[in-house]
Amino acid sequence: MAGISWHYVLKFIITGDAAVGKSSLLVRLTDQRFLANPDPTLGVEFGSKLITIPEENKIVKLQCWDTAGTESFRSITRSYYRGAAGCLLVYDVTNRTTFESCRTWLADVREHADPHLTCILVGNKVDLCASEDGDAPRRREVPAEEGERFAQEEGLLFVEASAKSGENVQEAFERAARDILAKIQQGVFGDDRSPGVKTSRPTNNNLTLDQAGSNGRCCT
Ligand SMILES: Nc1nc2c(ncn2[C@@H]2O[C@H](COP(=O)(O)OP(=O)(O)OP(=O)(O)O)[C@@H](O)[C@H]2O)c(=O)[nH]1
Ligand SMILES: [Mg+2]
Repeated sequence: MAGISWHYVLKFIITGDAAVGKSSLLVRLTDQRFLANPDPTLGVEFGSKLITIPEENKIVKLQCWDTAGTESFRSITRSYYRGAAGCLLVYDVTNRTTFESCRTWLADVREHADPHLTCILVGNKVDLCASEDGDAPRRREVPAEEGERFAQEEGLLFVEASAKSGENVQEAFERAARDILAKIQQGVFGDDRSPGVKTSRPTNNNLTLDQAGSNGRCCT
């Protein structure tokens, strides 16, 4: 592969309460698999993936920092928020407390990340609300409409997803990336002002999506 193969690198953070499935969403994105018993994250973990945004003819490298939800790591994880251009704010649709915590997480993110950050609220574990696999369905504690309403009030994107089934996982990252690209085009993110957005060198501008298809694999 000659040179780098992306138009933009975008820094993402993944936040939310412990055990809502942050690491599982990242592993689903980068490795297309689901871990039934992942270890809790100690501090932060990192994953990255190339995605294409065909309608923009752009190849985007997502650099994702997956943070621990446990309170004792809060001061460490906060330091990774700095300059982030995108955020997945995750809760568990079967656990109302994790949804209620989102307000606090959001305030924290807004205080420490790029002020123009794009945040997508992700209601995870929707697979538990269906009973198709024979397990007894768990009661949904957060209706989709409530998630949607909170997102609208706070100017967030919103999606319900499942790291287990893969439903809407890549879509969540792509929707946020599209929104960031739109902000870049509007001049909201500037090269020097926004450490969470990196633009490729001019020599890379002729990159085509075909090239990305052959090179674009996950690279954690
Ligand atoms: N059914 C179901 N279980 C999930 C899903 N996502 C995660 N889990 C499970 O939820 C538990 C916690 O998942 P993690 O990905 O470790 O959660 P986390 O948010 O990274 O937790 P911390 O790192 O401690 O903050 C694990 O047992 C996962 O297998 C999902 O979409 N559906
Ligand atoms: Mg984790």
